[in-house]
Amino acid sequence: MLKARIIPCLDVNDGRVVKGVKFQNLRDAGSPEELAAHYEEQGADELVVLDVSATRQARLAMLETVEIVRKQLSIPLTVGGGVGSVEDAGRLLNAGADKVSINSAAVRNPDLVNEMAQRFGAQCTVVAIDAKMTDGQFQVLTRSGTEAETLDAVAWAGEAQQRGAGEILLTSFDRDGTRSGYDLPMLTAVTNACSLPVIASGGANNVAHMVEAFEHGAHAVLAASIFHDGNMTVNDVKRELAHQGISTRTLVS
Ligand code: 0VR
Repeated sequence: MLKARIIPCLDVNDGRVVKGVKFQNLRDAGSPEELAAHYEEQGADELVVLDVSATRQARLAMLETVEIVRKQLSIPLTVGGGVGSVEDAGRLLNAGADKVSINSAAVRNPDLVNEMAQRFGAQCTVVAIDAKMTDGQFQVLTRSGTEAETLDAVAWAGEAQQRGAGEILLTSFDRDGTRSGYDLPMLTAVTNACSLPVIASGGANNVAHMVEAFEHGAHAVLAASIFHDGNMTVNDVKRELAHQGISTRTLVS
């Protein structure tokens, strides 16, 4: 059994870390390099940097952000957002990412998953799935939650595994930024259908939410709001998880 992982997420818009609710009303949450160093010091196991920029020039500047963040980190770094091709992924890996997450482009062209895994290996290939509950189904969303697909998240996670992905980053659009807890029914459905490591994302507000996520099959928990707002540190989380018998990797003394 893999050790439980605590993963802060930096959503980056035009070079600044932002945070919103259901991907909307983004407010400034600081500088990527400062927050990256801050979370590693707190004992983060990994970091996710997600480019949510709207403009093309901001997206092009993302490589520089990755290089700057990389200089601050010795923990694994996953980068995603707007990745449209194997070449895009290669540029991010060359800039210092350890893993690249693909979302909308993989829904449009599922062969991209196979290409990424064949070119760079499954361990670099993260399929990010944003989804919301629609008529009892977990409907996949693309383009930063603006496009509702006919695809079901459970089926898509299973297909991603078949195509060679190494990990699933599962974000609940309904829970993002709401602090109401992870979407446990969606998490259970996906982890039952897919044996890849699944990172739960969207809705965390306390350690109890994270314990629930691990109990419902998550291998790792991602959070943004609670860490950016200083409600708790990664080390606070790890200390409480240890008290509840959930062992994580390094515990900062
Ligand atoms: P909280 O821990 O609830 O703050 O959310 C974690 C996670 O959902 C977010 O950091 C991030 O994945 C949300 N994603 C997107 C976005 C945020 C703003 C704009 C776009 C996107 O496309 O995923």
